[in-house]
Amino acid sequence: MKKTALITGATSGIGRATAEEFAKHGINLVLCGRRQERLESIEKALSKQTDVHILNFDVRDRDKTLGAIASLPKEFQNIDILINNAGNAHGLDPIETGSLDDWDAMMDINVKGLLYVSKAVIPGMTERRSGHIINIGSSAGKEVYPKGNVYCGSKHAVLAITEGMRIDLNPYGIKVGAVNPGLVETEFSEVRFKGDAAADNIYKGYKALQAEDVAEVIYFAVSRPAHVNIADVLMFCTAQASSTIVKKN
Ligand code: NDP
Ligand code: 8X3
Repeated sequence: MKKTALITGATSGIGRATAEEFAKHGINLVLCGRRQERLESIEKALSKQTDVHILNFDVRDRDKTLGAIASLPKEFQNIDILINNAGNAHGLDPIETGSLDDWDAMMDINVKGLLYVSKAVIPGMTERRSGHIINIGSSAGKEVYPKGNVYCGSKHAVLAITEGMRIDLNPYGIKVGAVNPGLVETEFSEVRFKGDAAADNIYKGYKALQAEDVAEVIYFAVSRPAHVNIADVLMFCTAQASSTIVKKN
């Protein structure tokens, strides 16, 4: 029987590439994001390969998040796979000058948004005693780099929450894992630097991970046999050795 996956942050980058990868393998899709036009164009493209339903909500809005997922039509209600991917960095500033709005955005989206979506999806999984949750963390969830403070904190929280979920959902046979990439060339830096020219230089002089590289690893994780759970993956591009060491030409 075909599985159904709900992917947050499916309008761009890693989420979009994961939707494309899953569609290739015939997984039904619930695609989430805030940019309606993009949701519609991705739906149109991927509907040729699989069944797609789109949901437009901001993961910061608790009621809208719970309401949107509760509104799913019957054929999309049983979520087998949850990819908690929506998130971004906002700003790159030392702690003494960082912006409260940026801090709110990162904690509200990367941490609380992930929890709201999980709260909406997990009851169906526990009831069916099956499911698979993959949280998209980051290398920033494993090490802290200069000016990374709150973003790194949010991703360390994602990792801790992932481990907590794995422990608590273990009795139900639900798999939980994290995929933690280093630098991936997406709209991430455009968002972090708010469209500033600094974003243009981030991926210059080396070959960063591409969203498709991460999507392939996510698909690998969800396509293992029933007894195998990929609990935690740290992946870098070859040029990157740590958050602060990147070999540029
Ligand atoms: P993108 O900016 O390309 O994509 C981010 C996605 O998140 C978009 O689809 C966006 O959709 C969605 N999103 C952002 N804010 C909200 C919100 N408030 N409510 C709902 N959806 C939201 O970045 P990436 O693909 O790179 O990032 C995806 C994940 O990967 C993030 O969790 C990020 O932290 C993580 N990551 C990224 C790395 C990188 O270097 N790029 C490395 C390690 C981890 P929309 O705007 O339509 O709502
Ligand atoms: C994104 C990677 O190094 O910009 O999580 O924090 S990094």
